[in-house]
Formats: sequence, C-alpha cells, structure tokens
Amino acid sequence: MLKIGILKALSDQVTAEYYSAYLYMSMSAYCDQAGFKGFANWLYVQAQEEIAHGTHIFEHILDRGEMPQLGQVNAPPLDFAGPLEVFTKALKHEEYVTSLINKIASLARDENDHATYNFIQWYIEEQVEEEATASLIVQKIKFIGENSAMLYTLDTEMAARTFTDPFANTNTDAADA
Ligand code: OFO
Repeated sequence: MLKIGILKALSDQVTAEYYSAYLYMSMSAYCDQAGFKGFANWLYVQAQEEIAHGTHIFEHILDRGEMPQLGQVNAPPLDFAGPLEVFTKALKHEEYVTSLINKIASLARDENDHATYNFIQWYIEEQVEEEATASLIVQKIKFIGENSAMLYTLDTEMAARTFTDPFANTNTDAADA
C-alpha cells in the first residue's frame, strides 16, 4: 500500500524519467545528424539508463501493491545549437530531476513511508553523479572552445560508453511475483 500522495509522486517520477530518456534520445539524434557520433552514443546510453531508472520505480510501485498512474510523456526539443547547448541543457535538466527526487524523499519522510524513503536514496546518490558528469562535460566543451581537433578527440572518447543496467542484480519481475 502507498499513500495517495506518494503513489502520485512516484508515478510522476516514472513519467519524468521516461521524459529524460526522450530528451536524451532527441539530443542523441541531433548529435548523430551533426556528425558527433561519440556524443550521440553517450547520449543514447544515457537514454537507456533513464528508461532503467523509470522502470525501476514502476516496479517498486507494483511491489507495493499499487497501480502506477502513468502520465503523458511530453515531446522533447528537437533542435540544438551544438554540443555545448546540448550538455548545458542536460545539466539543467538533471538539476531539475534532482529537485523532483528530493521532493519525493521529503514527502516519504514526512509521511513516515520508510520503504519509499529507503528506495529513493539510490536516486539521490545517482543525481549527484548525473549532475557531476554533465557539469564536467560542459566544462570540457567550454575549455575546448573553437578547437575542432580537441572536440573531435572528446567526441571519440564519448564513443566508448556502453550501457550497463544499474539494477541488473536487483530487479524483480513484479508481474510474476
Ligand atoms: Fe534518471 O537520472 Fe537523469 O534524469
């Protein structure tokens, strides 16, 4: 059982995580078409992570015996002015997601929902990493400036990222449980 406010907040977070995936897919598509295949890869992997984040919350709601209240996933922006704008927007987005996660933690604490409070701690840690990573990439791109050789090197480095399911060992198939 979940209190109605917590069910709503967790459900909204599923939608927010899927929007994050959509946003990163759009950014990935833009970078791909602009010739930045490494950035495109990094962002596509990020989109896969966001789907995993959303799905894990979805499963948690099911595990608590509730029906996830799935909302509409809005369309992401389709055009960007270059890698710097992409990653600046990614950082801003992650700061916004952090605020959403923090609200869930505060609500769970206020409602004495220890299970949700415990569950959301992983996301609090994750957001620290998400913001730090996006911030570092913004810094690097700013440092590179107009140097296309260095930008090419960074793009090549970003091609190395691969997807690992962060919940590979923890997911339960709630539908079969
Ligand atoms: Fe789900 O961490 Fe980014 O948004």
